[in-house]
Amino acid sequence: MEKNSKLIISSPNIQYTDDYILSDFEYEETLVTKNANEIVVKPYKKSISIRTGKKIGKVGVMLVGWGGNNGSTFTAAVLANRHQLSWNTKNGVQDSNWFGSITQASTVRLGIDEKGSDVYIPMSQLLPMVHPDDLVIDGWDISPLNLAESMVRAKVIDYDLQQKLRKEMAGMRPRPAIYDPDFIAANQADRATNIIRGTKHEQYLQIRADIKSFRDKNKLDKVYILWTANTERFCDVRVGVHDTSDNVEKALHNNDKEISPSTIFALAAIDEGCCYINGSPQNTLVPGVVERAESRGVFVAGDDFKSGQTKLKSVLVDFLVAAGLKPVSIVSYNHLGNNDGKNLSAPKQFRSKEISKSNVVDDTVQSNRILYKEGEKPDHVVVIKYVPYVGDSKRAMDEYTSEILLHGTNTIVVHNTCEDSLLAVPLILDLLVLAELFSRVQYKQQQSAEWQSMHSVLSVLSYCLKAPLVPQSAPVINALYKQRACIENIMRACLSLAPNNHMQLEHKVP
Ligand code: NAI
Ligand code: DG6
Repeated sequence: MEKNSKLIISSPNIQYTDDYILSDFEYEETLVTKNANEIVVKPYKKSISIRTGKKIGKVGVMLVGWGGNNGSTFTAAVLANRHQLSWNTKNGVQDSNWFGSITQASTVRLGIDEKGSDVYIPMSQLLPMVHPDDLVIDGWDISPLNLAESMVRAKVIDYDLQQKLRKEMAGMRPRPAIYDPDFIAANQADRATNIIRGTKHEQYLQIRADIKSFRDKNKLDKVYILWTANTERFCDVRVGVHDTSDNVEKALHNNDKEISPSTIFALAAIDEGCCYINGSPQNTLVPGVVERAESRGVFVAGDDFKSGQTKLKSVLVDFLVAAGLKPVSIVSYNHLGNNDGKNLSAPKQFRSKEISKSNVVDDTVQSNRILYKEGEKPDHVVVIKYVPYVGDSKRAMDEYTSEILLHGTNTIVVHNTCEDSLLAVPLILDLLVLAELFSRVQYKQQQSAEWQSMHSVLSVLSYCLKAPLVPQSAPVINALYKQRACIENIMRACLSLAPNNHMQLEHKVP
């Protein structure tokens, strides 16, 4: 299908108005109840009306950690694509692209043609989505370097492309940020000279003022705040401090030492009505912050971009368990030499990352009671080492050992080398594009009811995140293809299309 063909859904269940795409959707599920002797299975259907707002408006993004490898590379990628830049490398002339982004570089199966063959279209063509070229970018960093200097420091972008971007990026300077040496590694102290002084409450007010001024100056309809700053240690979650929205607010006023910089950013974002996305592993989104987001109808998502090693793990373990093989030992070693690696070389910051990288097989393991007894898990070890020489080019080595037939063993070893930021940046874009899209999706279950937005905790973004935050009591899904199917099928529901079932009965029962 041509890239820019107009998509027309020909169905009695869809209506297009100037403002909305209205879909009447039949949601089908199967209720399973178990007792001592029986499993009772009852299919059911729910009629849901879904409407997707067509007006996107002007969208701004503020990156916390703008001057870091991800922040500067994201900015470079947006500008390179916006200006359709080409640049010379030792391999010849290269053009800009968005490879690695599911919204910009992946296709979805729409249906079949007259011959029964699958028809695919770019995901970005399914529903109205913000175009990356249109994003207005700003942000904060504790390091004062402008974005051109940050790009040079990151050593990610090819030299010739740096030259083409330098002038524009030199005019971009991160706003001063919140530095609390108790939360990031001591080895970050020397770059922390661009900082907001004062109490935590004063810092919060400054962040709110920054968001307001960015929004007003650029006449933005929506601003998204995304944390891609250094990994913090976990805050020590305490009753009376982090448990409710009121208590978090009180703790902020009391300058409580367990209110982290990232939590201050999240509170400021929520109070400005801006969606907050946590791209690092720390527990920024404590229960009180989530409660605040819910009560104000603001979206939050987290935690920790799922870019390389963990993404592959959430595919490989799913494959092994679904094949009836039993992963018993998963050992993930990696070394990297960028500033992220330097920060993670400190034990408390490493611990945050170790937690987010470790839980990623839990749902898959729990899904198979033939292979695993209640509570049984594979041995799972995560190691990260800082090796400055390799820079952003992370090396990840994984060993998966599974028990196979009659207690034989199968060991798979994977070695992956790639620039970490070039994997993370397309995820940053997808998180923004999808968060913006799903903020325009509303539903109602009865004709007479009011339209409601999706849950404040945007778990539909789980595909991009290592340790997905989900609404209270909702299951966490880590398996990558389930996460992707969720995105695709919710988009299809917005168009009154049934989920893709891959049965292809046309070819099986002619
Ligand atoms: P980086 O160290 O190059 O960039 C982080 C930036 O944050 C630095 O410029 C630093 O000065 C700044 N910073 C630190 N504390 C700050 C604060 N309180 N407020 C504002 N700025 C602050 O790291 P990189 O590679 O860009 O990664 C960023 C984050 O994303 C890290 O937490 C990393 O663990 C996480 N991440 C990265 C992935 C990747 O593939 N690159 C994947 C998953 C997560
Ligand atoms: C080394 O593990 C540094 C980390 O920041 C990771 O590079 C990052 O979290 C990406 O991890 P993964 O497992 O998705 O490749």
